[in-house]
Amino acid sequence: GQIVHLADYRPTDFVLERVDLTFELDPTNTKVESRLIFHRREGVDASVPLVLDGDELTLSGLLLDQREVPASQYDETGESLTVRDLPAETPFELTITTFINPEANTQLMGLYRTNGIYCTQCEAEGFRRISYFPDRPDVLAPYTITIIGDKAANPVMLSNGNFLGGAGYDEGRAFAAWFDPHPKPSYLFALVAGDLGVVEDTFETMSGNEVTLKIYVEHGKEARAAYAMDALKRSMKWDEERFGREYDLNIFQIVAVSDFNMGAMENKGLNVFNDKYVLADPETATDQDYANIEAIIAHEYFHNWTGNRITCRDWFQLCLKEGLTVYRDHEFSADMRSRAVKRIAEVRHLKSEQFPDDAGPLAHPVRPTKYREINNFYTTTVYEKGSEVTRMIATLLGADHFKSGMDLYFERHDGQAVTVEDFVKCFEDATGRDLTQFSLWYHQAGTPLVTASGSYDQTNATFTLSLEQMIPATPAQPNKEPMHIPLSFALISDTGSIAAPAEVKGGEVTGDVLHLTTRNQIFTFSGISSRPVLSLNRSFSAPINLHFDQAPADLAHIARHDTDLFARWQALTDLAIGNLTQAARDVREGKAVTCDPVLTSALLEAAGDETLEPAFRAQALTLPSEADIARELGSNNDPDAIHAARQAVLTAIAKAGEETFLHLIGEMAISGPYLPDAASAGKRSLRNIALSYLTYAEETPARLAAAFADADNMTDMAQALTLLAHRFPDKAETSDALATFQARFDNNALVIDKWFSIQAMIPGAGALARIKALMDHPRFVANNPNRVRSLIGAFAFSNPTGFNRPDGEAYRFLAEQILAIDPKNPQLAARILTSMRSWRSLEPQRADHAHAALMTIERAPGLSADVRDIVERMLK
Ligand code: HT7
Ligand code: ZN
Repeated sequence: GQIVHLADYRPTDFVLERVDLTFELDPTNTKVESRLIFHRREGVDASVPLVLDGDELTLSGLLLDQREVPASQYDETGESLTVRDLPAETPFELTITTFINPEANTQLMGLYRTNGIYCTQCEAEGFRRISYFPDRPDVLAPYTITIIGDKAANPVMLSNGNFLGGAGYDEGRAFAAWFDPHPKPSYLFALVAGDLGVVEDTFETMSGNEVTLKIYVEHGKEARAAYAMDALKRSMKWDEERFGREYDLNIFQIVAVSDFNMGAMENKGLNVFNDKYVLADPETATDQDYANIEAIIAHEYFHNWTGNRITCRDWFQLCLKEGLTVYRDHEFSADMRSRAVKRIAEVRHLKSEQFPDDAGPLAHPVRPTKYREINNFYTTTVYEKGSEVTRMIATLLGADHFKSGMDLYFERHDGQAVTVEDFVKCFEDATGRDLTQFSLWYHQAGTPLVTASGSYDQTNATFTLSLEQMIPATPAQPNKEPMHIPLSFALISDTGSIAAPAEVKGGEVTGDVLHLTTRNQIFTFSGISSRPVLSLNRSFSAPINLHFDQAPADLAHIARHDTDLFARWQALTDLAIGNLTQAARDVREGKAVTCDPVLTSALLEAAGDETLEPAFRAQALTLPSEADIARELGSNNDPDAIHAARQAVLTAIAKAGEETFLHLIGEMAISGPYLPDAASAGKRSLRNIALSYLTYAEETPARLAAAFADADNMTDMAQALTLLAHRFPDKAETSDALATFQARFDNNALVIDKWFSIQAMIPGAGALARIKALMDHPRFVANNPNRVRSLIGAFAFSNPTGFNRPDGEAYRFLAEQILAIDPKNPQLAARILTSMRSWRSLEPQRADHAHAALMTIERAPGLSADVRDIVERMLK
């Protein structure tokens, strides 16, 4: 692939007025007739040809204003269609006929078949695999769609917009017609056809319109769509109340499919979902599954305004819709559940997924300026860091001003394809605040490092805080400018109350937010009558790494007293990470591992504090992961030492807290039927983390085998099975439980995915042999992305000791798998390959093996653009 540069953006030469598509469905030979009305943009010379995008297409007919276009007037390459000598003044109609093979489409981009269902995925550049088209997000038009297909095989035929009509056709065929009046780019086009079950409901919008809601699933799975439907209605209501956004068609449809490259897709009025994010019932879905469904249903629905009504001018602006929409779904989940617990989960995810991206060879700005393969830019940087940037705008401006800026954005840009600059300008215009420096968050890659130190002056009753910011070098960005970093703070007195300073000097302060805007900055707080403990970056107000050497006793003080629950969790985590990194160093030096009693007692105090919600207490007890420890150590990592260190600390806590954990298991037991609400989920999570600690202090699997047998819901069952398999991989109780689980859920693909994942993540050197054996299992389906992710993805991303075995065998195995997946599904191959993005932070022997495996991939013939782009950047 060629490198695409933001600086090269220019509008199209031709304006698309209308799109009229007719599909004659056939599993291997679908006919697509596309009628496009264009006019030449004002000022564009009459000699300029029309160039349309294509991908693996063959043209079978081309008409200009209903007359055949002679071969001398156009060129077709499969990748593009160029038509010359088009009218200078008047609109013209181009009719393009192509034939495509949905059955052979294993990339899952364009029109494909999954389990007998026709389905499309057009973002980012999939529409060009359906027909020649100006396939870019700044080309907006209303679409009319006619679908013709075998009547018996396709009782359901769907597209975007409102239903116009449908009926029998000829010889067993039927047709359906749809019209979407809202101008949209081609990436939001969708078509679904086949034999599906449906769940129906309605929603009355704030101005009284009744909207039909339909969720389509495979026959027999209708009952499992109930939670998704409920989440959809709550999302629609919330968007009206919180953002004033109303739905704008008379029908909203969701289709769940089992082969899908990502989570879901926000096609206008017709969202297509990975069925993993639709289907749930207590027997087969975990609390986490329910939370994911709620969040993703909301996310795709919220795109209707942030992404669809207002879309991106070009793909460099991806964060305009994704970062903002993630921010919106985070706020939704925070309102539906516990805000503090939600924030903790967000930050855990950000740090474990986005921070490594920003610290490695794939680092790129939230708003990049160049790409080779746009599919590789659907990253946690664009999504999650993009959301954090939006969140910081809200923090900087305050809730009311943020709302004014959003209102202006919706009013000013409805129906347009716009840029990040247009978005930011709305907040500047609505509030008068200059966001020039703040905008560096969009342009500078890398996680800022803020170093803080504080000192207290008893005589003058002042507390002085020195801050320094440093933004690390990232690919193509060696030097960085200082950023505008909003830091929420509290000064906690020795009695535990929040001290209000008489005055703060040294920079702007709004409410509890310090504005760090220069490389070095000193804030002085006066009127502080006793030595305070500073809590900084509360609620993770900025996505930074903070180096602040605080004594364990001070961290324990924050953990006990801060009014910001997130900050209490953060303090416990900081305490734990100090212990865990020291433990990892000790293991490597052959020393005994110790666990600071300050940590143990702080954790157990939080665990037993009945004034705190159980979900929070569970988060407090969940130690940083092995990947978190590796990130903190930074370089020369030995995953085996990290694992051993973490196990030793867990065991020490388990022994010290046995009584607390036994008590919690009794206290958090739930009687009555399973409910997926946040409070019940919180109790289960506290009970399960207590259970996991207890097993660290025990030598036999008896307690876990009993927990597995007693479980009456998937959350508890999957947790017991995970602990059994990970703690006692070779015991009969484990193989029995695995066999029972597989037999019971054999016909449920989503549960069998869990069965594969649990085994893929069993730590230790035996993992690779297990993975290879599981690939030969009859339930392993090499073409199903969920299944591949559940086995190979879980192994590479989430089994640090198994994947990083010192002999490098697993890296070579992954390279082989990548090369096998790539020809079928390049997007999936490229994504799984990113599991090796932190290879340079491994100790030299492992790093050498990883390097060699990456070189094997790079040298392989016929690589896709997707994999080539990733592997080359990782090796740079
Ligand atoms: N906007 C959607 C992105 C997406 C996607 C991108 C590339 C290839 C396949 C894809 N499926 C979905 C999903 C979202 O962010 O809501
Ligand atoms: Zn999205």
